[in-house]
Amino acid sequence: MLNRTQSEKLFAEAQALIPGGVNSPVRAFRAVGGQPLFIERGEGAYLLDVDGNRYIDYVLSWGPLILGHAHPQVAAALADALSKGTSYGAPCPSEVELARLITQLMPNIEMIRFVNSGTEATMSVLRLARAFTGREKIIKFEGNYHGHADMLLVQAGSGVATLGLPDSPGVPVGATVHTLTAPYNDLAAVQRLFEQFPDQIAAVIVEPVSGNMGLVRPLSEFLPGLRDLTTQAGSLLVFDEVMTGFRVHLGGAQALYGVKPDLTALGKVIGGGLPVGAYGGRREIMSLVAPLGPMYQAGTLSGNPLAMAGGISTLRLLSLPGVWEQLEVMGEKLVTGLAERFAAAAMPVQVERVGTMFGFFFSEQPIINWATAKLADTARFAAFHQVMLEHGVYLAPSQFEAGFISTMHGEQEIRATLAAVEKSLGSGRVGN
Ligand code: KE4
Repeated sequence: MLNRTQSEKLFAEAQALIPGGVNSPVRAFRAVGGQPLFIERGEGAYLLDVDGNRYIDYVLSWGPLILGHAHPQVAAALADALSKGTSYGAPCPSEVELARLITQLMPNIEMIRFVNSGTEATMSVLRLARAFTGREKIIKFEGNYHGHADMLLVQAGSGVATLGLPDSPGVPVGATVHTLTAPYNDLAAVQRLFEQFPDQIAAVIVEPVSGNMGLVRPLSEFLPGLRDLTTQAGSLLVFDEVMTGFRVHLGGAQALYGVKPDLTALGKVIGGGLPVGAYGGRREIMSLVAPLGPMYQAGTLSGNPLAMAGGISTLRLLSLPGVWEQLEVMGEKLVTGLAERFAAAAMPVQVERVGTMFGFFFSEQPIINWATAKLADTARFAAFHQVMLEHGVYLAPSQFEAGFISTMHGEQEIRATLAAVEKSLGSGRVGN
């Protein structure tokens, strides 16, 4: 068993001061049992908790740390920026540099605005879509999570799904009356909504690869179909690439699948572990954003040089020759090994990988949407999570989250992870 003395002491103190003892619900381990571990430091592919336990980390701050924890060159870039201050409340060169890097890697983004979280990015990009089209309704998908803006807390994934919450109290009916939902991967349902609300739908927002109901791929015709339906209807297609951006492909899902959204929301990797979000897309649409146009959006710390340094150093290193190919190689080794060991244990599991994101469901059937995802054996997932933790592997504490690898997950880490899987499945504690 793990020594968790200091974590338990800190958790008791935290709960007296912070709701649930955490600053984001899914961290509370409520879906997998036990208590959250308090982390002392991160090192490459590893987390070290306050009791001295060491884990191979597949959460990586829920996606941002694609270069692993405390990468020396990212740390050096941050230290250099820090020596000049943290925020100027005025334009600075690094905002232009990060904007240039992102628009080069994602050429569908002709202009970009930085904000401070993925929630701000999706909230702002939908305000922009409504301003551009003059329409009010939006379509989102069951099990997709786009942050916690009122209008998007409708059949959301991630922590909302994890905690089995009905849509959140405190969200006024007026905020969600224009939010329509459809099952993920169901083009016919989207078609019916366009027929039911002609000329009223401003945008369809989608996770082009779902990471917030577990990892769920788009079926081959889904994204191209959404592109066609939105174009025909005069609506905008918005890719929420907060999680998939620079994670499923160096150019995001829009490069991987060759589908061109009108607007894109970003976050996570573009901050390299610092708080950053962004939205961007066609110049014609972005020209509506204040002060160039009338659509208002603002932020005290938007584009601050420290956060920009995190993103610039991360994307530069990620773009170096051979880096992405190596991530694909290690990612494939991991999921192939996972599938082999689940099969050897005669355990029905659906294993998926897209780029540096992976997921697995304890389920007999393929997972294509929220209706199938929610039938997965979450009790077995919880048991597996706990035993893997005891064997030094830190997985996302929810069946309805994705896993992530970094450039620091090498042969040794993959081998150790697969050995932990074998021990866990052989422990008799994972319902087998
Ligand atoms: P943030 O506001 O948490 O930076 O981003 C919101 C968001 C928007 N869009 C997508 C596709 C996202 O995955 C997220 C946030 N992802 C979750 C993990 N599933 C963040 C983890 C958490 O809530 O603690």
